[in-house]
Amino acid sequence: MSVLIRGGTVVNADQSIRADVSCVDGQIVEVGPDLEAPSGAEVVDADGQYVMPGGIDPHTHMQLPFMGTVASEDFYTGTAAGLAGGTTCIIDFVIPNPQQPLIEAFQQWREWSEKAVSDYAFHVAVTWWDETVHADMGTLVHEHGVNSFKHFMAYKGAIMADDEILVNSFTRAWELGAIPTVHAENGELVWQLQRKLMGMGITGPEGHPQSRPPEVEGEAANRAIRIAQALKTPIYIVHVSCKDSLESIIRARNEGQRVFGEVLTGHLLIDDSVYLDPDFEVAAAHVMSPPFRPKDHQEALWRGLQSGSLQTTATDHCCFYAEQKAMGKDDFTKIPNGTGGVENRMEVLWNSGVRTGRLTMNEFVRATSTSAAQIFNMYPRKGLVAPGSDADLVVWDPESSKTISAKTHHQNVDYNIFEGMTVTGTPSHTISQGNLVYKQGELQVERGAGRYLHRPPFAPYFDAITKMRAATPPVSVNR
Ligand code: DUC
Ligand code: ZN
Ligand code: ZN
Repeated sequence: MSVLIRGGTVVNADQSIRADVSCVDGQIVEVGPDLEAPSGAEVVDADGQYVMPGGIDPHTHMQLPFMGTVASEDFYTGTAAGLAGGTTCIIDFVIPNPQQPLIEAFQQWREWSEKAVSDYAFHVAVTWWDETVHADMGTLVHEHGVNSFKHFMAYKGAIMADDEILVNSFTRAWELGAIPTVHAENGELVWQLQRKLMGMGITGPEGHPQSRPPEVEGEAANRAIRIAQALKTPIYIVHVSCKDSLESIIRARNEGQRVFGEVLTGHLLIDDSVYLDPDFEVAAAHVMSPPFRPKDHQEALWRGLQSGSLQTTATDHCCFYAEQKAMGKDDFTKIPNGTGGVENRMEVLWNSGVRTGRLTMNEFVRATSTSAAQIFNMYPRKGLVAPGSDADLVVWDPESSKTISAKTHHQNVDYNIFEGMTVTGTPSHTISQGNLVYKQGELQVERGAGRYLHRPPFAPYFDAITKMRAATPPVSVNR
């Protein structure tokens, strides 16, 4: 399929220009004024609109088996919902059970993801450690295009990575030219606070944020950052939700450490009052980890994004229906953790970020697409509107308004955390692999059209670090 996007303003992370965009066979072939339509091309009139790189959500959990159930959004429905919201690529997570070979889990997730309609990649979680994990990490990097490994510092007794795993895995990731990422919450502290609250008779969703106060996140983020510093590896902190972890990132970056931070749209906009809702369904629908925070943390997160201390925006899209959330009716620790948002991330961020003047359009592109492509080594294939890049694009209508609702969203879940929010600025068209897959409210997707993306390791960058490490050897580590 060929597409010509005519008359719009192309917005990249570094500049905006009035230009047409011509796409042939899945790639952008030309960006410039007054382009001829390729033969047979569909022409999109983008007059008054912005043409931007399709969004990249670097943190989703489609179809995740978690806390005794399975996330309701699968790779088909979830990637389709993403396209309806202008997100053309996700990075999801392979999460092996402890003792499960990493390669086996990776193959399982690859099977599940075959039905995806947009391009995707995987981070792989390291949930346990022995020599086979060490070897499998190498196979994943060298043969399967994985360049990022995830560590859950929470979920004790399930997938939690303790310090021994962190040190071994960070060391191995560094050797391979892959980047470690962490879910930063002190799992022991959460576990003990949960027991204490339940013992006090606090069984409802209000116990969730009380068992995971900001200190829990701040401690873990700082520990992971310090471990990374000692090992001289870069690190990426997922879903930074509070001042405590943000401050650790800012301190480390000021000291020259290569630390990246991700913020969720939900954490930017929703506060912890949701857990006091008398309706269990509403409060439970917001149970995710880390939890929503008191309002003052939101301002800090916005400033983190504006100043570049936080580089990416994501959703942690992980959906559960009310009947699944009801598993924790009498015990908040059993409410499956997760909320949705892959469809709404870009419009919510545009509405609350660009329209309020907090972000420029170029900063919006950087935060929704380009930075994720760069940090996870998909750039310039993704995250850029330029000849040679994939034709993954969103045509953005800054004047169009809608009110977000679970009744009208494409996400496979019965609740929307942004329910009732009216946003101005929405996608009019989404182009994925050069195909017009979303057009003025109509989705036209093909099951299985999504491609798994191989992401090479960070060789040149790591070569530079090798030189630096040779000058100042790291502490010795046991592996
Ligand atoms: N947090 C969630 O809320 N859901 C999935 C996993 C996670 O870390
Ligand atoms: Zn997490
Ligand atoms: Zn997550």
